[in-house]
Amino acid sequence: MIVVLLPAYNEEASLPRLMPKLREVLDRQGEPYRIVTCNDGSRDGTREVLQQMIEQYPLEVLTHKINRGLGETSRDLFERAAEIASTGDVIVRLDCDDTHEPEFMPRLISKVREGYDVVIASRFAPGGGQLGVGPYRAFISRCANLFMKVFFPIEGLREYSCGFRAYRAEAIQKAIACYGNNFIQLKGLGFTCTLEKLVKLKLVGARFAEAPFVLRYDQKLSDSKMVSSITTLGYIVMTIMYHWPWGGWRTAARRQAPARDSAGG
Ligand SMILES: Nc1nc2c(ncn2[C@@H]2O[C@H](COP(=O)(O)OP(=O)(O)OP(=O)(O)O)[C@@H](O)[C@H]2O)c(=O)[nH]1
Ligand SMILES: [Mg+2]
Repeated sequence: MIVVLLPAYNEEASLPRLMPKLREVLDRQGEPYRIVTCNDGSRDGTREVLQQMIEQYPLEVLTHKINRGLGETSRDLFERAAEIASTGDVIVRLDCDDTHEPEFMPRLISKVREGYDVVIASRFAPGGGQLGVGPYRAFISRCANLFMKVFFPIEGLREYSCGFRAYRAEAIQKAIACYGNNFIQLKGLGFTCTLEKLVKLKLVGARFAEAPFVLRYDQKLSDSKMVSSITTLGYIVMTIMYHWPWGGWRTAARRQAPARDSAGG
């Protein structure tokens, strides 16, 4: 089965564009699928749009009455996915602002089936790119990704900040079992959770790959919800928590690894 996760905040205009494309790709894939979305206290018509879609799609809607941010929304979506998925299933998470085209999903899914635990849709892989991104934003995004590459090196990865990814369900289940509520710990720090997920998965031994993807920023209708100052602060906090020599995430994971490995046989 494929479980598709959609965080949604004020996406009334984009959802009706995205969902038919998503269905077409998933139907072609020929596997059972479920879509789980979290309406995170949207103030537009997202709730009504999703309500209508429940009739037309295999869709489950989680609801936050108030806006809790992407960290808490991701936590709830991934915990739900871990609950309903079996170990051989694939979880795909994409934005629902219509900048992540579902046509890139089959490649991500097939790479998971080849043996990777996390496959990232990458603008920086050969054949990837972005349309409609202004030079300033492109520059900032490049710098942020370089920063992440330096402080959180993961072999084979150039794209750290794109949330469009496929995960082996088993890897998510393992990370949640290991970290519990701290799988996504930096909840109030904007989009830091997107990087945190990668880092936590790396610490539990996940294997990573990228597949080329073209970001369609030219199709974006909704306002951006990214608050760059909070997210930058989040990256700094996370760098300290990861590298802290006395019980930081990396040191703690090294200490736990032998115990975990022997428990796993
Ligand atoms: N649930 C929830 N979803 C959010 C929140 N902020 C953003 N999202 C969703 O998370 C996804 C990513 O948000 P975007 O605003 O597209 O962020 P981005 O792609 O990093 O940057 P931009 O495209 O420039 O905005 C979208 O599907 C949003 O609807 C939030 O506070 N809560
Ligand atoms: Mg987006």
